[in-house]
Amino acid sequence: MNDPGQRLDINVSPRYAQIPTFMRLPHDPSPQGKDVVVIGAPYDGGTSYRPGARFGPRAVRNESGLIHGVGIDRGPGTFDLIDCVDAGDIDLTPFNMHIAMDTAQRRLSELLADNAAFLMIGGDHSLTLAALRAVAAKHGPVAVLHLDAHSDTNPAFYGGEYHHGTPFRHAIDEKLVDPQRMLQIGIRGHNPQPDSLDYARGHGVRIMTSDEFCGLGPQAATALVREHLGDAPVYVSVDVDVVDPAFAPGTGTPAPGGPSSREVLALLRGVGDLRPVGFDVMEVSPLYDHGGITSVLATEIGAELLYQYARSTTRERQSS
Ligand SMILES: [Mn+2]
Repeated sequence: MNDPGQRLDINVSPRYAQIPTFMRLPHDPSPQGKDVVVIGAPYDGGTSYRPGARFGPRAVRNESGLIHGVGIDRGPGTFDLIDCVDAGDIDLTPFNMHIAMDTAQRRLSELLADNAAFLMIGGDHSLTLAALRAVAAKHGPVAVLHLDAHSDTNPAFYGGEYHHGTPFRHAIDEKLVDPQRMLQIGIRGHNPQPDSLDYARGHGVRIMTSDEFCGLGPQAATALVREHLGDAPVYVSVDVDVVDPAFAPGTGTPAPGGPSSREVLALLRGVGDLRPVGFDVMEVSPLYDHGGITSVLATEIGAELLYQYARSTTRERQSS
């Protein structure tokens, strides 16, 4: 038998067995005093093209049974270093974005009042604005490491002020983030307006295109990330479409010409040298996935972010 309230024991339950939580973590809808709370955000009301991100959290949890949390080259496992639970999903109305955004912000703020950080599994990227509102209320304006094919600093479309192409524009306008300490990596592809990156660049956001990132390689890019973000509290937002659709086809707005999953994971291995305070992995749309490869990748990204948080907080505890 598994111990109630504990992570499912790999020696008791095969990885495909039992009710799927993220990485077989204990389900705790009212977590207190945790290092990181994993929270699903099933919502795709902000999607501009392929729908289906509302089914992302379930698909990611399903595939995440595979992941141990112990790396071959890493010493202690993530969950020996930090205390994590899966709090389930935020119940988001599919009918009204303003209600959904308010609900998400309230729930995430509630989690941050009693716990150190969250890892949000999306859901479309519009919800990152709700996440940044909650995070900024706790930490003040944060630095941002944003991995995405798209800058998400677009203006309103079709009369909609809020959609999955706008969260970082509003975050800058609302002063939730410090744009001088904001780095967007993997940007590429097509955009409805030729000047659509001017808004971000005009506010001091550093944009590293996909070509620049792949040309530098993840190690040199990691050094630039450290330099740019410094010691500020950092929110890390990963749109799975940052990765080339050859590796991540299950997403709403795929953009060929992106880095491989190996390159993106290699970059994320530097996050623990920063001061991460919150994370998200967004835009998995299982309807367009094949063999679960996008969900597996999102899981691996989430697992990496948890490990990096463990590395960062362990380092902080040792130095204080
Ligand atoms: Mn994107």
